[in-house]
Amino acid sequence: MRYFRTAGDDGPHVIVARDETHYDLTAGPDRISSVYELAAAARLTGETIDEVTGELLADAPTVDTVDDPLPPYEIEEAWAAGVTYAISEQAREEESSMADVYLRVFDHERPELFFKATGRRLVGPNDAVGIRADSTWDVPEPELAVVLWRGEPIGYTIGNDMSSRSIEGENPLYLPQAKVYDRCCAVGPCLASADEIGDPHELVMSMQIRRDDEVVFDDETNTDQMVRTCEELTSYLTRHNDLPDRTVLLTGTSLVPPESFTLHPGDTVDITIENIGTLSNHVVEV
Ligand code: DO4
Ligand code: MG
Repeated sequence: MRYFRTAGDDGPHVIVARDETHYDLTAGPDRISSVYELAAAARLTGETIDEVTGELLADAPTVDTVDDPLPPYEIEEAWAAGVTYAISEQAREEESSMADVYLRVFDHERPELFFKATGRRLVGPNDAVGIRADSTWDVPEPELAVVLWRGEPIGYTIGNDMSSRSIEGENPLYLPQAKVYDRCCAVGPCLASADEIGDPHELVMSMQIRRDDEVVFDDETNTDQMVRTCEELTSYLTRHNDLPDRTVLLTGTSLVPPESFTLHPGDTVDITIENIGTLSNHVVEV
């Protein structure tokens, strides 16, 4: 099932999509206010989130659409993995004045993991993502993201790891400035459960960028090209690192626009991942 968070008149609602039907769990008798309540119940009973939810659907009212999706899950921190696909490693070697650091992480046991955003810097669906005013070369990075609750995966979503290639390319030690700034990361539009997703390492992922109603980038890939697994990345992230309860881990990019491409304010970025949906954001300068 897919779990959305929407703005209701009386506060956020949890809307669950099963097949083509949407159920409002917050308007049901159990008044579920967050997907983490379902995760807590599932951990207690040893069931999956979908099994817990399945028992609530009969009494929950249905709704026609998911209006006003909010940043889905009140994330406190976002982390990201890098150079988990060959194309990302090649692009970084080409842009960087110190190319071999990327190769050294691509084929070594320990993955590259970096801090990406606090909750305040994250945006949700249909909100604006940022490009830095002091950067000259900016790209979105479409990535499958693992949603963690108390250090354990509870589902998947889509992440956009907005990046300044000019700043990162100048010196790898500038990575935090290339990656962490206002509106540097988008997540959404929903949390897809493990049962909904199937194999996370076999999902079609595409990105389309539009400028003045014209498509300026359109490509697709598959998560089967990833050289790491979500389990491996999660395991490294959670070692000796007491994460906040609500964390998301982006797993790296495999769609890299050509070197001649940079984002402009006003562009729209649509990222689609099979079995999750589409995360759409417009671009502003920050
Ligand atoms: O090494 C820099 C960042 C890499 C990254 O963000 C990615 O591969 O997605
Ligand atoms: Mg990335």
